[in-house]
Amino acid sequence: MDERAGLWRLAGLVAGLAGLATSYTAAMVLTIRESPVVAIAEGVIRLTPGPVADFVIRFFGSGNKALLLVMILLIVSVVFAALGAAARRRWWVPLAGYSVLALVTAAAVLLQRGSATADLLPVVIGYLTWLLVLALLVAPLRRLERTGAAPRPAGASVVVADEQTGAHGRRTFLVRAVLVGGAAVVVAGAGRVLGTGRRAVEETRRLLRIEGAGQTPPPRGSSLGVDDIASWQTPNDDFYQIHTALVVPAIAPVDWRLRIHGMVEREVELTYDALLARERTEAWTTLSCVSNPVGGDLVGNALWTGVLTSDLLAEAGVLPGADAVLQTSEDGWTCGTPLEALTDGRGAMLAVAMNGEALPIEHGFPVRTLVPGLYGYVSATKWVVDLEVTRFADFSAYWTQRGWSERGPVKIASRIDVPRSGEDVPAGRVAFGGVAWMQGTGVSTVEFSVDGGEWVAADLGRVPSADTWVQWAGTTDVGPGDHRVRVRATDADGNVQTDVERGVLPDGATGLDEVDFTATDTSTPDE
Ligand SMILES: Nc1nc2c(c(=O)[nH]1)N[C@H]1C(S)=C(S)[C@@H](COP(=O)(O)O)O[C@H]1N2
Ligand SMILES: [Mo]
Repeated sequence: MDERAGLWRLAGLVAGLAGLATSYTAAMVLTIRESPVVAIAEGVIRLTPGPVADFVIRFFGSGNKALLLVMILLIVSVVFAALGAAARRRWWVPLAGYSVLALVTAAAVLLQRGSATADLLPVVIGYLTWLLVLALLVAPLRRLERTGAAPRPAGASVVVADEQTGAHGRRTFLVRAVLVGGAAVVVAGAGRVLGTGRRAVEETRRLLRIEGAGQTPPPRGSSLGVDDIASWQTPNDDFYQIHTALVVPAIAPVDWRLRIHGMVEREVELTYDALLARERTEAWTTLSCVSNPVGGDLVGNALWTGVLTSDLLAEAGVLPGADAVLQTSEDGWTCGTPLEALTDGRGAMLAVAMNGEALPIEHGFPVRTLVPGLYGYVSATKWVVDLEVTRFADFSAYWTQRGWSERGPVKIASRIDVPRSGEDVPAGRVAFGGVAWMQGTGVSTVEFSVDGGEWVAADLGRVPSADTWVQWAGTTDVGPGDHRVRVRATDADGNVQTDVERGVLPDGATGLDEVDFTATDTSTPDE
């Protein structure tokens, strides 16, 4: 049949592969995941029934997904070509096809362990590439079709003109196809180069065992056993992430150096091995973000293992007059921490492990800092590489330059996790619960109040120190109807959390968390 059908198929194939290339590279750059196609392969393996999966895994070799990937690529190539061919008559067929492929891929990505919403970005980028490239390639083909479809009048000159437009359309198409194809190869190649380094670091991290880390279990009674309250220990995969880096630094431990300098008697430079060889400390500590709104979830609690910052500063010998440490990360982010907070015995550390595992890359691998009682933006430098002992008067750190306070001690906070906002609960005895924190001082009391009624004292979970959040829970009688519950905490010094509402800027929000819910009448209605 006609050669044009071939051109349409080629358009579909080129568009399809270009989308795979951009999504692959986006995945290499933006996430620590493999490409979305790998997510499909993993999804296929997962969804295959047991014995078949066994066979597939053995057949394709354990850990080596290459053959499966090639098969998936071949299948989608056929699909891409078919979508291109279909576009010739019905423009919406490729649109529908791409949408289905993107949705299936998105599902596969989300099925992966510990996936985040950001992992969907490569899929979106691939989808947009499909639409864009297909539009680009189809335009000259449509022109070509029009010339061919027109009934040919007898005049030779017209036929020549017609053939010229046809040849022109064909040439435009081929030029575009070659350019797009070439660009796709370059993009995919760049992704490969970028991804290899990153993946190597991730692999190193995965195989790294930090001896002695993770030996401190959560205290008995830290969890009240109430469903839907944030778990006392926040798993690494669920721990909130805040960083200014678009592409998070991937630092191989062998390449990591920490320099301690500035107002010190002697500069200290440390390698990762040298850091690991030092005496270690381990503590449960809650980390929270200054941008966490009242009731928000930019807060988590984990077991951190590392080396006391005070030990390293002592070794460097801090000179009189210094009052701050300017911390810098590998990606150039900075924060200023009061020297006192690093040396007053509260346990500020250079952390290497989180919940017993080497730090996840997104949480600062291989080394980050942590200071109990300070918001992350003034204390918790991920991918830390430089500590300069200095004076607050002599510098201004990243967020301070952008209007946030120079100092950021955490404020007392309490949050309602149960019931959820808008939830319907049976009237009668209603359960309430959540978390509260005041790192450094500790929480002594949490109370809740329904509809402005009396404050009811909640039960508190056990905590190992003043530096972690505490679970709270309690019940009270609530009649049918719409209600609002509020919560407030009191710290160990007797300071009651204020109900004065302030926004997160410049040094953290205040005010009480409140949740609206409905209690439904459960008594049998009269007939
Ligand atoms: N390198 C670097 N470190 C950083 C940041 C950053 O943007 N870059 N953000 C800080 C802020 S604002 C917070 S709240 C904590 C969050 O740490 P997490 O992402 O491990 O939860 O990291 C801090 N450390
Ligand atoms: Mo933050």
